[in-house]
Amino acid sequence: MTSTPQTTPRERAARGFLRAFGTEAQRLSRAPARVNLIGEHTDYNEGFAMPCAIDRDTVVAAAPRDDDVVEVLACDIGESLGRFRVGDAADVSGSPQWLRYVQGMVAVLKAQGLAVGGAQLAIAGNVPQGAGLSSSASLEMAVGQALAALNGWQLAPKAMALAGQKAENVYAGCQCGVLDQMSSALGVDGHALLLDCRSLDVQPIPLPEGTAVLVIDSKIQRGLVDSEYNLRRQQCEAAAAGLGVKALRDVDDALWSRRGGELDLVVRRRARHIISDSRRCELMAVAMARGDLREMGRLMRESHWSMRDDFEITVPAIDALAARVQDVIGDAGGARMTGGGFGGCVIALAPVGLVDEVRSAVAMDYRSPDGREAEVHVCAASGGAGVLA
Ligand code: GAF
Repeated sequence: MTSTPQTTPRERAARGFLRAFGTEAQRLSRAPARVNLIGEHTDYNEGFAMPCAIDRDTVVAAAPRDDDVVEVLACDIGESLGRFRVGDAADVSGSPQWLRYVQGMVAVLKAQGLAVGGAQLAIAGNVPQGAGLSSSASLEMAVGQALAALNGWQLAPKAMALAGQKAENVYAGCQCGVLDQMSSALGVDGHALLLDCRSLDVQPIPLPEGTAVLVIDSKIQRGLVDSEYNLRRQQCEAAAAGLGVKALRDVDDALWSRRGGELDLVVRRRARHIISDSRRCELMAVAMARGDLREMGRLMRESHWSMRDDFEITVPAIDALAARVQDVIGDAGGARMTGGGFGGCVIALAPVGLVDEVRSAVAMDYRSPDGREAEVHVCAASGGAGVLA
């Protein structure tokens, strides 16, 4: 949901609630967006990824109803109002996309045997839309937290993340992995998360002191993202099947040198990206733990090249943006495209002293293919989803 300047999502959700429903909200929940530092498309290959939650949130103001009707106000989408019965939540035909995430969470949580009653919900946020920062996962996690608070139960963050992934897969029509929901559910202030997408173990690692997290929105809308995303998934599955393993996570050096050459050339390049980017995550964790921003930057550069040449999910304007930012940072840090690809954001980790220089270079030298300037967000690594009040 996009922001209106000067007001926080919390204020807008609370005020919207009052306007739409005529009473004060009783509960407030929030969930952050995320940026992935390294490890792209590795999640559905059961490899490693390294995201951090960021200080851009979706907030839900909520109160219970005494029947089974859920009324939802989308403060940032023209104050649209959605309405459905808990028992009919699974029927998303005819619902706008934003409401499907809410219906999906209700349907999935209810199917797990959790009590879900009627509710009034008002949603506001400041997560840039369509920029690949997981506004949808933050919506799912904030709604999940609101439903937990209203109905008097709790769900472990990992279980909430899996519920969000299912809501998205089944009801919102996106075959995403679990990266986005895990990041939003389990974020830790000041930390990146080394996420093992097979075991779902999460290791928080502090970002090195003095490191700026720059999220640079290219303003290139992520065209073809669904079809290309699904195609990449199929190619990865074909690679795993061709190598006789459950997932690309299981490919070690010996297997790769013995059998990698048997794969179709394109499928081989896709697999090479996944295997190498998952390893880069592990190396990144080691470098980050010792505060080595230079090595982290080197790994980020390699990751970008791997996405560009092997996985082919970058576009020329994003390559140019990442390269320009990298020019400014030199070998003191790194820049790479982040997220599913075909547009969206560049993530840069750089010494804080270089932030202004990055801003000027981007303002001076970058325009999207349709002539738009990039937007530079200086973010803080944030804590995960929860109830505010
Ligand atoms: C999107 C998906 F939703 C994630 O699951 C992940 O695959 C990511 O693209 C790429 O790393 O955000």
